Amino acid sequence: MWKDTDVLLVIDVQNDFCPGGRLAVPGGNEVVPLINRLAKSFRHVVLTQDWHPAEHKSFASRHPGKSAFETTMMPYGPQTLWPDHCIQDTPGAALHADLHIPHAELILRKGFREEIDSYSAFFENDHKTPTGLGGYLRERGFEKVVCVGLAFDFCVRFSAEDARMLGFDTEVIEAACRAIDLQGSADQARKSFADRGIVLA
Ligand code: VGL
Ligand code: ZN
Repeated sequence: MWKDTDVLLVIDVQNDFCPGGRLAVPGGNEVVPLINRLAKSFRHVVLTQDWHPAEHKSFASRHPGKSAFETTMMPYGPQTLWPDHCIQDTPGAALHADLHIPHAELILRKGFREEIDSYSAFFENDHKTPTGLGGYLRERGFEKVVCVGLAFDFCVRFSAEDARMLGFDTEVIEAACRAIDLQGSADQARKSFADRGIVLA
């Protein structure tokens, strides 16, 4: 079914986004068996890993008087503030132990710059600074990007939108995602996919 020019992009399936983690996405762990199975049907798989320094600016703890899940203004635009999560080289930042994709070809880390967040696997939250993934996928000759993982309405959403914007055929398999769902963000993601020609499977 999947072609040699299709790549599965598995986004942020990490302990901190699973129940018991510091930014737990409801049911986050439930996607793991499904993604393992799906990955077997792809010749090419790329993983991403949210990877923040301990003092990352997306953490509410860096903004006195602010709480997690509030929005603040950053030089690059509005930014949701989060509990401390996915701190480099901590157990919370590790990929889920049951994620088993031995043939994954690349693990791309993102959000490693203290001053700027990166939801998308392609661009940081200024929507300008590239992570290099777009060039990598283009140079490898991929045509379609299939997105799964956590969280549906943040990192999966922005990765899919940027993949589409860069000219890749783009698909999101919602059954293999879970959402944080802040103020209707999951519905907004579905609407945005429809507007942009991103296939929601
Ligand atoms: C994510 C919030 C903060 C995600 C990452 O993977 O969706 N969400 N960092
Ligand atoms: Zn993060």
